[in-house]
Amino acid sequence: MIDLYTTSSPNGFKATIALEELALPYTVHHIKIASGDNRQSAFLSLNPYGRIPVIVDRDTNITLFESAAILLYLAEKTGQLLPSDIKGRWAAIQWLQFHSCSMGPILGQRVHFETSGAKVPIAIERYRRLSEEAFAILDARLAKAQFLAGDEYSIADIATFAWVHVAGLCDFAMDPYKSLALWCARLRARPAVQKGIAIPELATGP
Ligand SMILES: N[C@@H](CCC(=O)N[C@@H](CS)C(=O)NCC(=O)O)C(=O)O
Repeated sequence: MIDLYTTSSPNGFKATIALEELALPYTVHHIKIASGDNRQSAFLSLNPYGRIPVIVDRDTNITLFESAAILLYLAEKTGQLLPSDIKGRWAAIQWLQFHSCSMGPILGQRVHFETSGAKVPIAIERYRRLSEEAFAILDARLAKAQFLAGDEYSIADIATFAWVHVAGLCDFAMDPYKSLALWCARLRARPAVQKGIAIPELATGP
């Protein structure tokens, strides 16, 4: 049994989508960031950085934070959601890393500067440009392959989708990215994805 500490946010949705895809039994603990649950000592003992998601796998006695590490752990635990051939496997890890280093943090900053109400034009311009560059790279990749790793759906798709989904909720212009939009629609049609983005609550915006 896995305990998942999460909230309705892009990083949280990666864990819920993966757990739903894998049909692993798990218990959700809703960490309400606005109430400061993530700064309480009980939560900080799981992740000293005070961020969701966190999992505690009671079967292995392993506690993990960082969403990409959680996705890799769940893939290894089940032997699913990572291609078994070496080329596909490393393509998935590469795109997972791209999401972690070059996409998620950039989109996080863009969401912050575009929705916080404080108008900081230099920051808005910078994060808009960098996130559009990331969308263009993903769009070009998805014009050539059904999924980020190639023919197989993987944890790289799950991680990237969670951010693209939230960008959509924030009304970021996605029109130029036709292949990215088609891929997004394919993922959104998956029952596990639909469930994952509604746990612990359906996100309606930033
Ligand atoms: N790199 C981390 C980022 C986690 C993260 O920033 N989570 C946000 C929610 S999406 C959070 O817990 N924020 C709480 C805070 O900033 O105090 C991951 O991928 O898990």
